[in-house]
Amino acid sequence: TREALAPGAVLLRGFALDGAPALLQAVDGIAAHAPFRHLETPGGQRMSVAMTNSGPLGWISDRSGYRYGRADPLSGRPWPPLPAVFATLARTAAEAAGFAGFAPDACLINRYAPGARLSLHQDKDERDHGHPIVSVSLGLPAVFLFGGDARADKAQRIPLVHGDVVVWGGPARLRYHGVMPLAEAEHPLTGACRINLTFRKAG
Ligand code: MD3
Ligand code: FE
Repeated sequence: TREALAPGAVLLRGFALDGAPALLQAVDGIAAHAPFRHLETPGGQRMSVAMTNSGPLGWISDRSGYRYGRADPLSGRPWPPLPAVFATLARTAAEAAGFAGFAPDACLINRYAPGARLSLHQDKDERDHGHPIVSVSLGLPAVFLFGGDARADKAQRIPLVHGDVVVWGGPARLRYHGVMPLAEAEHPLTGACRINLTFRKAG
């Protein structure tokens, strides 16, 4: 089913359900080469979400700031390539939401353990905000916070479950958003964690 959350924001419930086992297998392959790690914010805080990347560009944070880079700072090597199952899912989901021709060059993989959260922020590190962002939820459910154009705007709470895909483009692209602390639970495919894939055209 296709649900408009706001102008430019489309929720595709269960869009990644059939493909989820293959997506999770690909995540394991990526993490074998570029392990999940807790990045440091420019302010010196350790992020509770563990992250890795695949594709030509990867999102990183450290004491010098937020940016995209071609190399994994842990190894100095390029990020693992975008698996075909990732690229196909991102393109078909974007097309179903009305954004034909989406070709991501970056997939940020976020891993949430119980208690991990993402505070309200905007995604502004990409070169051209005219491209949509596709996000895929796998494993444990989470409550997503969908705010407005200003940090102080009241945020809607949107439950996201295994297999859900959201496409954020157009006027929704710079809205504030975040994720509430993950509740303790077990999922048959991921155990005690939630995995979120976020596809972007960053460069
Ligand atoms: C709404 N990740 O990595 S994806 C992030 O579930 C991030 O791990 C969250 O926010 C997660 O930056 C949420 C959903 C998302 C991504 C980009 C957006 C929502 C957005 C851009 C504009 C508005
Ligand atoms: Fe974000």
